[in-house]
Amino acid sequence: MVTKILVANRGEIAIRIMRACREMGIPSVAVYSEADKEALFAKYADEAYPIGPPPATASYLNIKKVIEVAKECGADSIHPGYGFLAENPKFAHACEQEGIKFIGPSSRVLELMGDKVAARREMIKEGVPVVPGTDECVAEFWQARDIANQIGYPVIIKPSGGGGGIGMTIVANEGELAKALESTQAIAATTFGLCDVYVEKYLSNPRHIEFQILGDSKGNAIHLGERECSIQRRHQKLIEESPSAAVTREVRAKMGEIAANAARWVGYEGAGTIEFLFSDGRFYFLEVNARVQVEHPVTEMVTGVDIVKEGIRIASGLPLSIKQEEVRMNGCAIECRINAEDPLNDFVPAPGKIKSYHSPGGTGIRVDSGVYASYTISPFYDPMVSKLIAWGRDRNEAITRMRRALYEYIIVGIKNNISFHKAVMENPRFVKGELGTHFIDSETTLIEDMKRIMEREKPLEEKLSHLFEGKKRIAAISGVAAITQMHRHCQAKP
Ligand code: MV4
Repeated sequence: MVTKILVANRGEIAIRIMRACREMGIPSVAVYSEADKEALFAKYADEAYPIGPPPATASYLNIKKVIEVAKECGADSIHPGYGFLAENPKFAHACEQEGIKFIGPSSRVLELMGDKVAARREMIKEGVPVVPGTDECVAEFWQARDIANQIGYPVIIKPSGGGGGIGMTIVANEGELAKALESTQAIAATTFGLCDVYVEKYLSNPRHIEFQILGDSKGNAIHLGERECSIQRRHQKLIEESPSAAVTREVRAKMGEIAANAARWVGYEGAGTIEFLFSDGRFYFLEVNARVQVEHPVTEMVTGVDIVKEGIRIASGLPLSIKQEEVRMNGCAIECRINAEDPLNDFVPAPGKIKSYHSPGGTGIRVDSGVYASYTISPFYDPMVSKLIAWGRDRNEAITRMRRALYEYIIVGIKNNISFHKAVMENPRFVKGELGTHFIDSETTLIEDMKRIMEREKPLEEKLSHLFEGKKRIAAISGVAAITQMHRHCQAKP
């Protein structure tokens, strides 16, 4: 077993990883930037070391510094979490060189999966269904034109070094092609330092469905079912759930087997995700996310498998603790990402000091967070406050429970998206499970619905404001409000 884990990350995911360490009896080490001195994760760790100034490039992305701390404190392994260095093959390679176990796939696999064209080619080779399109990079206009004519418009041009949506351009007809190719190549070059792009048939409103996989060093790989992540805004996921309302038992078995096979074929070690687009009952491989993901808790809630612990076991050379036949999906879990942002002002980040804080609890509720009352959310990093996860025996119970929890949640002092989530949880199409990647843009009433929710909460906020120190009339977002509002707005089944 690894004996000491340095967590090269911050916030809720750092705490999530350290919790697994603690349950496994493994000491954990935090590294923190100057902006994170007062952060919970730095206090939760058994040891904590400063690694530099607030900008991530000077701290959390500083490969040399992170490895130096690991060596000095005697950590034999590093968990990268998500974001920052998580999928950086150079970092994994540096760990391999220094004899530090990188908790995740090898640098070879990270390199292969980071190159989206190579990953696509690898999947085509193995017979995985991919969206019709190129299996090579497209450099010249005529190549793009030929392939577009072959598959038909609309097409989408994607940067090969990218993933996650940045720089992707949708092309409706040949007239738009040259400009789109140029602009995607330019964005690819500046953002990813690689101007390679590729072309796919554009699917108009697909569902985003991804499979959680686990691969060990013995060549075993299993899947833990799917998550549906269609509810996103500008490539930022907002709500995720497991299972997907669109996936039948048969389709799950088929997609899951393909996902686990894909992991086995590339020699994937650790926890990872195989992304698919799902449209008209068909599914297409999209890309591999070679890390533990933000939304992994919904899978943990329905399968009972501790994904982070499995990752640590795998890194220690142990086999998977569970066989595919033993994986059971029980009930339904939904995750709402609670962000410090202003939904009334185009969701701009709204970092600042949390004056009062009360998070929900009770049956079936999980809150993963790295904040506390009086904590200041830094403008230097992602403004996620927490992940609120609700489990129910079926999707309706999970939704009802999520509503109940959202109405219990009190965050005073910073703008946040809790009311927006309340609006989504009441949205008839959401409740019916009619989801697609354009859900938020096409549900044009969501902002008005949210305003109505905020309006009806105003009197309660005022009634509650005396409970919290500091300014009166501060937006004490419902919370105890549950008492009076819940049965109306949680139970309603549109
Ligand atoms: C697509 C697609 C439609 N057709 N690929 C966005 C995230 C990244 N992982 C893949 N993405 C997409 N890939 C094909 N062949 C639609 C999306 C997509 C999207 C694309 C451009 C702008 C906004 C989008 C929002 C959701 C999904």
